[in-house]
Amino acid sequence: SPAQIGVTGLAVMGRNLARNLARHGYTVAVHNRTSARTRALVEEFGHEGDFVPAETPEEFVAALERPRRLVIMVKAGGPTDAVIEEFAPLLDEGDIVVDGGNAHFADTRRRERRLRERGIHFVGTGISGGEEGALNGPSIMPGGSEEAHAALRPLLESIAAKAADGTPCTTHVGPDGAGHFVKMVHNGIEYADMQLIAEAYDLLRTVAGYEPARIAEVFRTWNTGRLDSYLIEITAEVLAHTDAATGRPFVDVVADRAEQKGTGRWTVQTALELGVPVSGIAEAVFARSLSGHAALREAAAELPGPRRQVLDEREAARFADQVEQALYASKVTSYAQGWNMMQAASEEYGWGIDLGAVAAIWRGGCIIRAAFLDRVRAAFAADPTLPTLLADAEFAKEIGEAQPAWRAVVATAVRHGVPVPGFSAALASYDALRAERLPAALTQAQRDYFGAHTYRRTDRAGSYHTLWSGDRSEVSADI
Ligand code: NBP
Repeated sequence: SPAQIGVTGLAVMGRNLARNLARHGYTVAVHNRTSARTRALVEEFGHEGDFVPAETPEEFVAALERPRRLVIMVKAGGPTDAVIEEFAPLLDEGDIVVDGGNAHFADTRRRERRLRERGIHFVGTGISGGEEGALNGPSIMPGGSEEAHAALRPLLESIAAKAADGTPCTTHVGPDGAGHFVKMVHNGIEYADMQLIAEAYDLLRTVAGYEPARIAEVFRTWNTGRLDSYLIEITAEVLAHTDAATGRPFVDVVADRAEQKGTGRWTVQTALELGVPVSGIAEAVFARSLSGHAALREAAAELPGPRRQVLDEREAARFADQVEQALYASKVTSYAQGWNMMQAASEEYGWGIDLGAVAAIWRGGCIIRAAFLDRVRAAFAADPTLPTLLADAEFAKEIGEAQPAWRAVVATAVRHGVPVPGFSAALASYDALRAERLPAALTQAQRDYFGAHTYRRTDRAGSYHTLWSGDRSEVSADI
C-alpha cells in the first residue's frame, strides 16, 4: 500500500521521527542520500511498523499517496536547498513538503515563496525535543498554509508530545516562516533559562558555599514548585553526578567553555532588527562567547576583585531562598521578552500568532517545558493583547513579592564579584519598564545637540530643535 508520509534524511532526528510515525500506525516511506542509513533503519527497526525503503528520490516520491506528504530532516542550510532542488521537479501541485530541520525563518520564507509559485506547499516546521523527543513525542511548530496544515494535522497531533491535560503539543503557528521563527525564539529562551540556572548555581556555590551534591538537592526542591521544568530537573542530575575517573563532582571536570550552534545568536540578531529588547537572551549568548575567549580571560585573570567570604549556614539558607526568587523573577522577565519578540514579528509579517497557543505547545516535548507555561497560556487566553507578561495580574503580584529578594541577590553578587549578567539584565529590564521617567530624555537631548535630531516635548505637541551653537533658542522642526 502507498505510504501516507515520507521522511528523507535519516540521521538521528529523521530516523526517530520516522519510527515515531510508524509506531503510530502510519506507513512511512524512508529515504536517505546515503542508502546504507535507509537499510540500517529498516533492519534495526522494521519490526516497529510499516516502512517503505526507497533507494532513489524517484522511488521515494513514487511510494507516496497523493497529495504527497514528505518530511525533510537534513542538515539545515545548503543541504536543505539541495534536497528541495532535487525533489521539487518530481512533485505535483498540491503536494506538501515539510522541512523539520532547524532552518532560519528567512530561508523558510524564501523557500515557501519559491515552492508556492510551483503550487507546492512548503511547511517550515520547528521540532524541539532532540533525538528523544523525535522518537517519543516532540513539540511541533508548523508554519505554512492552512490547507497544508489541515492535511498534516492528524499525523502531527498523533506523534507530538502530550501536555499534562492530554492536549497534543502542536498547533498551526502561522503562515510561511512563523513555525521556524517561534522555534528560534524557543531556543533563545532556552539559552536564557540555562544562563539563569548557571548563575543560580554559581551563587549557591561561591556565596552560600554549597557543594554540587547539595546544590542538586536545592534544585530538586525547586523542581517541586513554580520552577518545575525539564532544565531544572536535568541540572539536578548533572550536579549530582560524580566523574568516574577522578571521583570529583562532574561539573568540576568539565571545561568552562560553553559552545553554541547559532539559534541563540539568530534570535538576538533578529530581535535587533525588530527593535525588541531581549536582553536576557543576548546576555546568555554573550556569556557563552565570553567563556570561550581564553586569551581575554587569561589577560584579565589577575585583575583585582573583592575578597570573598562564604556565608554562614543560616545566612546561606536564607540566601538560597532569595536565589530561588531571583531566578523565578528573572525567568518570567526573560519569557516576557521572548513573547514580545513573537508579538512584534507576528505584527511585522502578518502571522496572527496565537501567543497563548505557543505557551500551550511548549508544555511538553521541548527543552524549555516548564510548569509555569500553563500560566503563560492562561494569561494570553484571558487577554490576547496583553502587552507584556509582566502586566498579567498574577505574574505582576509574584514578581512584586520577589523583587526585594531579587535586588538583594543582585546586590550580593555584585559585592562578592560574582558575574550575574542574566539576573541583573532582567532586573534592569524590569526597572526600566516600570520607570515613570527614563534618562532617554537626556539621550534624545544629546542627539539634538550634536546631530539636530530634534525632540518632542512633554508639555505640547510637535518636534523641536534647540539652536545649540547659536543663541539656544528653540525652533519648531515641523514643516
Ligand atoms: P544532521 O543535521 O547531522 O544532518 C545529517 C543528514 O543530512 C543526513 O541524513 C545526511 O545524509 C543529510 N545530508 C547532508 Br549533511 N547533506 C545532504 C545533501 N546535500 N543532500 C541530501 N542529504 C544531505 O542530522 P540530525 O542531527 O538528524 O538533524 C536533522 C535536522 O534536524 C537538522 O536540521 C537539525 O538542525 C534539526 N534538529 C536537530 C535536533 C537534534 O537534537 N539533533 C533537534 C531539533 C532539530 P547522509 O547520511 O547521506 O550524509
